[in-house]
Amino acid sequence: MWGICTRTMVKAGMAVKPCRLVKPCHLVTPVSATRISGRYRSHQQGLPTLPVPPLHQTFERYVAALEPIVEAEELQHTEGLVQEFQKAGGVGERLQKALEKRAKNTENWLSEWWVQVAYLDYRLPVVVHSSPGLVLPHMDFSDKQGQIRFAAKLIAGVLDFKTMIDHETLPVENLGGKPLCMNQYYEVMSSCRIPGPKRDSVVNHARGPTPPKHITVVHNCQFFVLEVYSSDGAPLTAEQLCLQLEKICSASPPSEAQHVGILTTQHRDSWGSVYGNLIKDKTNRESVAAIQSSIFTLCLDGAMPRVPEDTSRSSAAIQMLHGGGSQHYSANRWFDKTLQFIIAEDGTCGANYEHAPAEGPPIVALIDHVVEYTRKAETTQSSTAPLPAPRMLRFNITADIQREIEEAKKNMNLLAEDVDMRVVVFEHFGKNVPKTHNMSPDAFIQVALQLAYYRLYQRCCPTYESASLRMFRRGRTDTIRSASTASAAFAKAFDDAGTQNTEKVELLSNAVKAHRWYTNMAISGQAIDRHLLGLKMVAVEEKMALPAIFTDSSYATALRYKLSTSQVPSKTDCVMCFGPVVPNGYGVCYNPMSDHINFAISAFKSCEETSAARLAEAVQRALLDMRTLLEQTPKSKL
Ligand code: COA
Ligand code: HC5
Repeated sequence: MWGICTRTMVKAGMAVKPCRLVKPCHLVTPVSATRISGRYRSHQQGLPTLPVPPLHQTFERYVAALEPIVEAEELQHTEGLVQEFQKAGGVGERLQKALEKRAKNTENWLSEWWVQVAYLDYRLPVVVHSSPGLVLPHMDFSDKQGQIRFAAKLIAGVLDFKTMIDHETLPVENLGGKPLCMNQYYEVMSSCRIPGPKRDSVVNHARGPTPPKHITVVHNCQFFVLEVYSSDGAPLTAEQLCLQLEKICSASPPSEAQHVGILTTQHRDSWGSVYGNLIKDKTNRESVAAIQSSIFTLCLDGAMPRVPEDTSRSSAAIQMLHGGGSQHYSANRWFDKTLQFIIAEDGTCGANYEHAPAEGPPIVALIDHVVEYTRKAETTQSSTAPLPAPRMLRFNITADIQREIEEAKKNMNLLAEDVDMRVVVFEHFGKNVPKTHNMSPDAFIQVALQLAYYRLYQRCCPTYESASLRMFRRGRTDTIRSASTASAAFAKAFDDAGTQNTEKVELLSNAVKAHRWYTNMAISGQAIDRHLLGLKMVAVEEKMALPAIFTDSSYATALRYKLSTSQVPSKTDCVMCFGPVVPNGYGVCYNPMSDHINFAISAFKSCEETSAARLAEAVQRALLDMRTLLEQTPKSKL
């Protein structure tokens, strides 16, 4: 999505309200401050605010970042524009001052803009284009009964995590020894994206006066409200949840399927306008509201068609990313829902989440907790009092809406057909090997990706890696530009017969160090991309003519990320995945464990240049070749 956000960024009239502490500004629900205790507040207040980097620093780094990805002539032209922009008393200084002023008056000068530009104004379907999928290790069941039992435990595990959120007992996370902003944990439960005809919004019911006590369950494309707390306020036990889920499954035969959920896979403008029609009907409005306010959605799927063992993880990734199309489970979802847990009858489990409210790591922390919870034996005694049956959500589907459902199915199926997904478990090593060579494992993997891409295309490409800005209050992400002059030099030299191994090792070491340097600067708020976005947004808000650096072809090239990558580590052996952000690009999500690395690589089949399998192969080969190089080059010669 980051590749084409320029189109949406220039839209005028983005209302930006100043942020207040605690209440995340992009949410529309009123917040009851009484539920936010001192502990969370004082932690948050102790965090630094996101800095605005110096103008000259950003432009020096911008030109350096362009060097490996644009032609020399283009770069020269851009350098001229950059100089003009930075002239004393010029437009650059004016925008910078306005940005600095905004930083003084807001809790985070970037977050609200970022959520708008990267998510709420982004109009492609959330499915594949924005919402990530997450695959858990295959669970040990293969029938309906096992599915229901596991689902019940999972619900109990999520509620256990929710208690920690509600009681503010979650341990504060760290990155490089610095405490992180915990705000995102407060955004993922009881929240939902709402489509609009031109722009979406997010609603969060968690902090309202009556926090929701129900989840939604969807089975055979029929939605149910399941109350998950008993009248005394205690969460239902897994045993009680099991009985409730059984009632849901018996009340929703496949013959009764209503495919209304598929509407959430549509282009956002279409869904936004259909949504307006859908909720004109009172029953529909109430059903939709129940889904939106639910703590989360649980999707009970059947099994995807059986595939050979070596592609079973890729098939699971597809099921989590988009549900496999309307003939499978794409309508057994509400893709606007922030959190959807997916449990299939054959033991395939995972999640899909709507990205606007939070990054991957908080979701993964929740999943890690839930998986650990499901492994423990149940200790709570269940009450024997009978529980009311879960309530089925009804929809009145007019002929118009039915037509939209058919259209959505058609589009979803085209998209599902187009996704090329390859999950690979690189089993030769994990973080251990780079560490023994005193190299940052993440940088090592990123350099391997650069080498792999170079080997396939004989050139470097604009590459995005997510860097966390959570060291700052309400921080989200910035971009690590992994294609550097140093990585390009290494990639070019690696297969060059005329280059000595000692020199290749030095080039590798330089590339790894350059990446780690960029990472450090990004996580400390000194990278370039969000600063450039901020300067541009000031110009947009002040209705100024857009400075030439933003209409420059180099800027457009720089944002067309053919490699869109993200490291998402987890304790559980999970695979996380997302789609490419440009039609001729790749999405690469990896989870480096200590002795292996899980990769999910995606591309679009409609693009002839790309192939997920080829890149997967090339990355594995690059990692192995880099290790061989390090092992075969005597240390004394380094
Ligand atoms: N020698 C030996 N060990 C080293 C080393 C070196 N030169 N450099 C790093 N290491 C170690 C680290 O100490 C760390 O140890 P651990 O496994 O005990 O924790 C480990 O190697 C990993 O470090 P590294 O590979 O350098 O990466 P990182 O963990 O610092 O992660 C980012 C880098 C960019 C992924 C991280 O800063 C970040 O921003 N993460 C969030 C990304 C995100 O939000 N993704 C999802 C977006 S939705
Ligand atoms: C469960 C894994 C989620 C990973 C999602 C992710 O990395 O999203 C990136 C968010 C950001 O702001 O960098 C975007 N990206 C998928 C396009 C890399």
